Amino acid sequence: MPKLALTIAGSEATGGAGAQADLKTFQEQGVYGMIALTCIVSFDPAHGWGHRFVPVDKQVIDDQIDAITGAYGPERLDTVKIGMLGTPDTISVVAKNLRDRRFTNVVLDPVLICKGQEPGAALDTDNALKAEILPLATVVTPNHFEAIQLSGVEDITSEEDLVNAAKLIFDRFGATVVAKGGVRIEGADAVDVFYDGKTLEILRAPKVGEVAVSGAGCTLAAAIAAQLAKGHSELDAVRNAKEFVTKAIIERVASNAPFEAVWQGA
Ligand code: PXL
Repeated sequence: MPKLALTIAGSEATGGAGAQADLKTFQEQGVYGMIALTCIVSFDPAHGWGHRFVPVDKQVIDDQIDAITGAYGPERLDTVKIGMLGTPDTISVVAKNLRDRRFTNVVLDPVLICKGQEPGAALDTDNALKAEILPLATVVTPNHFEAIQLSGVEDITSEEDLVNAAKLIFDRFGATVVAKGGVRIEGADAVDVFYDGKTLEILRAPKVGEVAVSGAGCTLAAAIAAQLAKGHSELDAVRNAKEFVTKAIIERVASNAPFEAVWQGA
C-alpha cells in the first residue's frame, strides 16, 4: 500500500507548475497523491504570458479537504504540501483546516507574488500567509525573493547572505527552512540552505543554465513532502528532493511560453 500525500495548491494549466507539478512528483516518488485546488492560473499567450487568476470558492476548498481527510483519516494522511493559495479568504480556510486536522508534516512553498494579481490584493495575501500559514508550517521552502521578504534582509547576493536569511526565517517562524538560491546567487552551483535550528547544511548541484525553470520550486517542495510521507528525516528528504528536482531541470521541456518547465519523469 502506498504512502499518501495531499497538495493544497493552484492549477497552472500548462502543466509546468502548481498542483500538476505536485501530483506528477508524488507519482514519480511512489506516493499516492491528492489535490485540494485553491485557484486556477491560465497564462495569457496574447499578453506576454501574464497570469490570469481565478480563486476557488472557499467553501469548495473546505469541501475538498473534507472529502480527502474523510476518505483517509489522520492515521494514514499525515503529510500536506501547500503551494499557491491566492487570496486572504483561501488562506483563512486552509489555515482553519491545518489547525483542525493536525498534519505531522506541513511543507509550505510560500508562493508570495503571482503576476496578474493587483498589488494591493497581493500585499494582503502575503500578510495573511505570514500571519496564518507560516506559523503552522513544519518546513518552508522560500526562493530568493521570498527569503528576502520573510527574513527582512535588504538583499541576498552570497551564500553567507542566504545562510543568514535562513536562520532569521527559522527564528521568526520556527519551521525548518530550505532557502533556495537557485540561479540568483553567483557561482557555478545552485545552492540551497537547510536549517532546522540545529543542523545547517549547504546543498549544492551544478547550475543547469542561468535561467529559472517553471515548476522547480513546486517540484522540490512536493518531493520533500513525498519523502517525508515515506518516513525519511527532514534532512534526507531535502537531499533526495534536491537530487530529484535537479534531474527534472536537466530534462526540462520547452514550449511556446518564454520559460521551460521541469520534467519529473526524467
Ligand atoms: O511556481 C509558482 C506557481 C505555483 N502555483 C501556481 C502557479 C505558479 C506560477 O506560475 O501558476 C498555480
